[in-house]
Amino acid sequence: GSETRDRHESEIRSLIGEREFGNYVGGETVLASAGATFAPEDPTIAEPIMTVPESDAGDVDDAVAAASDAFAEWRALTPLDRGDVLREWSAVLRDHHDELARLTTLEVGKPIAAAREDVETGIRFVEYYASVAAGKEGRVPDGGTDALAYVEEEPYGVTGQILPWNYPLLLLGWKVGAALATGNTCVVKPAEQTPLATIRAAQLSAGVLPDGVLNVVNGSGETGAAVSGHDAIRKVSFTGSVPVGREVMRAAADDVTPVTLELGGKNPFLVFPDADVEDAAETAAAAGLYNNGQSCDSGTRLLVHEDVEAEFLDVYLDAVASRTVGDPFADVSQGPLCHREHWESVRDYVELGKSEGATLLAGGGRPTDAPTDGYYVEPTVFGDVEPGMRIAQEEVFGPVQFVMTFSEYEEAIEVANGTEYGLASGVFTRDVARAHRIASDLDAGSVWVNHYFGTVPGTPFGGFKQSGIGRECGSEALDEYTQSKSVRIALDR
Ligand code: TXE
Repeated sequence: GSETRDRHESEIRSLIGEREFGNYVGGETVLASAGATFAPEDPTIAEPIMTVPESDAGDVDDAVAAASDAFAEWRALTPLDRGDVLREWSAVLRDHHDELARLTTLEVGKPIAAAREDVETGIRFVEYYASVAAGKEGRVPDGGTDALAYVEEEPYGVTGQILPWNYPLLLLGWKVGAALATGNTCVVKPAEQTPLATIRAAQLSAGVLPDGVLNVVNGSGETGAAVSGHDAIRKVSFTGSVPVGREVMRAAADDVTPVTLELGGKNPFLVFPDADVEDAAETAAAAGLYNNGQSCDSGTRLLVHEDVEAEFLDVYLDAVASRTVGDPFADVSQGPLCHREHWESVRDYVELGKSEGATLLAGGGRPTDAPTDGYYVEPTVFGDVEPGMRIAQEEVFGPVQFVMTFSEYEEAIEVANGTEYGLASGVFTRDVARAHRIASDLDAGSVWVNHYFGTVPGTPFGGFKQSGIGRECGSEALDEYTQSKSVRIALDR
């Protein structure tokens, strides 16, 4: 315990020190006008890291004004020139890779190796959009010989991005990468639990991105609501829970503002008897437990064919047991959960699972070898789960998976599709025909065959059903951040 505490206190001193972590508006770090603050916590030692301004609607107005002032100049650049500027920003972020990763570990509690992946992926998305934005050009449909018709793709103007706490910089990169590359300007509202790496990444744009192109306003849900309801924000992108997604959509509806919503998931992971069962079992553990299960695309519902259940469980439960839990600055598989309220909710779900009649196959408590202060939960696996149980339907968002068996293909599909979510899915089979058939039968925005977490910048990511609206990533995100204009010029007058 005390060794971890010393380590974290020294990280806080070196990462925070005298540095200011305020809002970032018009190219400057500023405090909230009312002087209100909140204190994000280090979940590993359950102590506040520092205070950050809590922004009110007036602060959001200031950020929107800065973004609005910056729009004309930013939009006037060609996509190629904007791409150069974004690449320059990504180079600065890369120079600060280590610092950004350590900030992420501090505020999210994720292992440093995973935090590095988070930062790297965010940077790669900025680079990806810097490269592909020039391809998002208009077109010239045949307007007949008497007229010239063409379609322009125009940015919305000021756009808002509301972020969750699970992958701060990855999500920053994929949202603002697409928004900025297409000529929009941004007002970003990070999660109140994890604002630090985001603020720092924005500060690192100073002198590279023109002032006001990228702004950050900090605060809780109220600040988020001031963004989603702002009448001068012309497009909103949100990642978070389903209930807040609905709120964001309602608030946006007042001004008929388009929204992209990337909400939760309760993702199935299917293992057929012809699969490489060992590979499937090891991948299954990572699918559910990576990032402590705090991923909207975590593979939490393991549906295993009864013929290979014993073989699967053997390898899978070993893989679960071999995961190390501890100080995320050390070489561990998982650190603490991100914040206290969430930790309590995950533990409540474990109790709920037991009270619903499910059986613990692994974990369920606090890891004995982890430091005593942080928000730790053991990797946890349930058996004897029925598809209708709440533990089988609701997103736990923690290191909690369950295993069910099936005998028929149709039954597997029915259970796999039997939730209100439809974000991601995994399938292990060596039968090519079955792989294609199930890819078509699953109600999910992503289907990963013989691996898991297969998102690359070029593939769209988003949900069916209540998992969301619209798509992040890929050229689809460029479509989300542009509006088409049809122009037709008469040539016969
Ligand atoms: O998310 P919230 P929370 C799921 C996951 C998790 C649960 C709750 O199941 O356990 O959501 O997490 C801002 N108007 N996911 O509470 O509340 C808020 O300040 C506008 C899935 O952290 O949805 C934060 O910046 N904004 C997920 C962001 O919304 C509002 C990622 C997300 O907060 C607002 C995270 C309002 N009325 C959680 N209220 C995923 N899809 O990956 C809050 N916010």
